[in-house]
Amino acid sequence: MLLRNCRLLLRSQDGSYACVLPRQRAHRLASLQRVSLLPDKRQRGVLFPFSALEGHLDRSIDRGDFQLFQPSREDLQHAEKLFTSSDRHEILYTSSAVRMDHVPVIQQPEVCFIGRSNVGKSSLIRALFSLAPEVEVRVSKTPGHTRKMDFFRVGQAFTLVDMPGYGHRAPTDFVDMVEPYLQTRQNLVRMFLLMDGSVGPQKADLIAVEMCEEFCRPYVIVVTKIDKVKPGLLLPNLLQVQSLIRTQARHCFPQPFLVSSLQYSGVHLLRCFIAHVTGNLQLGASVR
Ligand SMILES: Nc1nc2c(ncn2[C@@H]2O[C@H](COP(=O)(O)OP(=O)(O)OP(=O)(O)O)[C@@H](O)[C@H]2O)c(=O)[nH]1
Ligand SMILES: [Mg+2]
Repeated sequence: MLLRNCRLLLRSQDGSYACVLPRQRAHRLASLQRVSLLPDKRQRGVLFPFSALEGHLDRSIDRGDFQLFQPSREDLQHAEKLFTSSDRHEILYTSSAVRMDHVPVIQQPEVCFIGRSNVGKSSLIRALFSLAPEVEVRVSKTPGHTRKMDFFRVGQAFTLVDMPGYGHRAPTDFVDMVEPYLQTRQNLVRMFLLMDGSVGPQKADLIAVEMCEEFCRPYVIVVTKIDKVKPGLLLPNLLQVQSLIRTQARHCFPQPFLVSSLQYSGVHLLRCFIAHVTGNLQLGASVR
């Protein structure tokens, strides 16, 4: 069945096979040049999604933590280049792993995306790689779609790992697969923990925060699917995330990143943050 759906099978570096589907089309807002054609307010909403919510927020609430990371347009542009494939800067799927002895040995910094099944990890990675249309990242409506740790290499700059989700329909070997990776991976510079903004933090998310805290590694919370609910519902969920970060997440970056892979909001900003934490972009004064 899988084979019938594939146009081509490519052998990856570890000898396993990757299914390559026809090139996917870039999202219409994947480049800053396209975003710059939007009206000002909408541009800002795509680049800095919190700005679209700010007006709905009670005055008494401190906005500082939501806007710590404020890169310039030049910074965003620089990050976009990093996420654009070319002959000299290949972006590609390299391999998948279910155990630590299968993970590729590499020196480059690495970031990984974790979160509940169906929270939107693969969709977000697909959006980040929208300017590398030869990279196929599979997404599905059915929870538990990503079964292995999938490694993507971004030129010589860094690697990015799409993890299987926890919670409903997680692979049975999830804990044995993911925890040793998170605990021991030497080149892992940041974990991105995704939470669904349309429902707010769930019990499984709190357990994930505990796990990240236990590993004492820096991580960032990304709030997904912000297009799915109106601000009236999104804001209380977001404030719950903020309170979780303040009270229980010592190793977490104070700012939650808001994204919609569907509408492309927050994806440019996240590209820039990844470029920064992997050492590929110096921001200087733009990070408060
Ligand atoms: N409305 C909306 N739907 C989204 C967004 N991101 C993902 N989805 C949908 O959520 C579902 C799950 O997306 P995936 O990206 O496969 O989720 P995942 O976290 O990789 O799931 P697993 O691989 O099962 O762990 C799909 O139906 C997506 O279309 C978003 O930003 N907005
Ligand atoms: Mg997935």
